[in-house]
Amino acid sequence: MIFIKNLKSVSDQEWSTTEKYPGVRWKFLIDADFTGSSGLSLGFAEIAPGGDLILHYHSPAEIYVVTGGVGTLNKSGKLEEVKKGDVVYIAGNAKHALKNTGKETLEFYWIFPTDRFSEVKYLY
Ligand code: 7BC
Ligand code: NI
Repeated sequence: MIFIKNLKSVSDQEWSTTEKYPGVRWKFLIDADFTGSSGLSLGFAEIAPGGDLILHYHSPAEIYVVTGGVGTLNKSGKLEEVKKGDVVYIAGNAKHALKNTGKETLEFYWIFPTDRFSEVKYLY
């Protein structure tokens, strides 16, 4: 049987932040903790100009879908520019970071092959 869950409107969810990631805020959109979904999870993040989702890694692989702005992606020390329209695959346990190097908000969706964001263990 196939269950199709509605994409929760971005405005329905509260923003989360942490001092660890200056200028970064995010929301959970498809996540077992909120939507009763399983297998995959989706979140949306914004990075303010100068903000930095610092270098980290986690065992699940991850996909970014960049929907606004420009920034520098650090892939295990290799720097690469990303911009609106780009999609990024990050292998499990690969170190990565994303910094907004532009003047506009850097916006992206992230996808994990996990039921929920809260089960992704962040390592630094
Ligand atoms: O955007 C956030 C905030 C915790 O995390 C998802 C992006 C990532 O690379 O794990
Ligand atoms: Ni990550």
